[in-house]
Amino acid sequence: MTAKTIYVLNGPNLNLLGTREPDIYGHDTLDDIAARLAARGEELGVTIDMRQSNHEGHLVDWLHEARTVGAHAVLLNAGAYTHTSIALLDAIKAIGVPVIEVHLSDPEKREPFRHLSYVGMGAVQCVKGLGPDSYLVALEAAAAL
Ligand code: CA2
Repeated sequence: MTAKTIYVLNGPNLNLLGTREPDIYGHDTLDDIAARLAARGEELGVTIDMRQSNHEGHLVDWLHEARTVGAHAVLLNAGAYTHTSIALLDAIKAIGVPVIEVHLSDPEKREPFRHLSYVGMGAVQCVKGLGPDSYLVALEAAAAL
C-alpha cells in the first residue's frame, strides 16, 4: 500500500446513482464520482479504494479491513444504514481509523427518519448536501487529517 490509502465505502442502492431520482441525487453515477476522486487523489498523493455494497456485513468487513491494511481514513456513505446500523457504529468506533460521513443530500432537510445518524456518532466529520462534491470535499478533509 502507498503512504496514504483512503477507503471510500458506499452502502445500499448507491449503485443506482445516475439512473433514478436525479432531483435528489444528481445525474452522476458512482463510477463518475470514483473517477473524480481518483483524479483528485492523484493530485493529493493519496490512493483511493472505492467500493459499494448493498449488504451491511460487507461494509462492516471493509471497515475492519481499513484498519488491517493501515488505511489513512475512510469516507463512508452508508446510505440508509446510516440511520439504522449500530453494527456500523460499533465498527467505526472499533477500528481506530478516522471515518468521515458523506451524503449527497442533506438528510436533516429530508424526512424525520433520516435525521438520526448512527454513523455520525462515530465519525470525525460529516460532509453532506453538496451532491457528488460532498465526496470531493470529504477527500480534501481526509487527506489533510
Ligand atoms: O444523501 C445521501 O447520500 C444518502 O446517504 C442516500 C441514501 C439515503 O438513504 C440517505 O438518507 C442519504 C439513499 C441512497 C439511495 O441512492 C439512490 C440513488 C439513485 C436512485 C435511488 C436511490
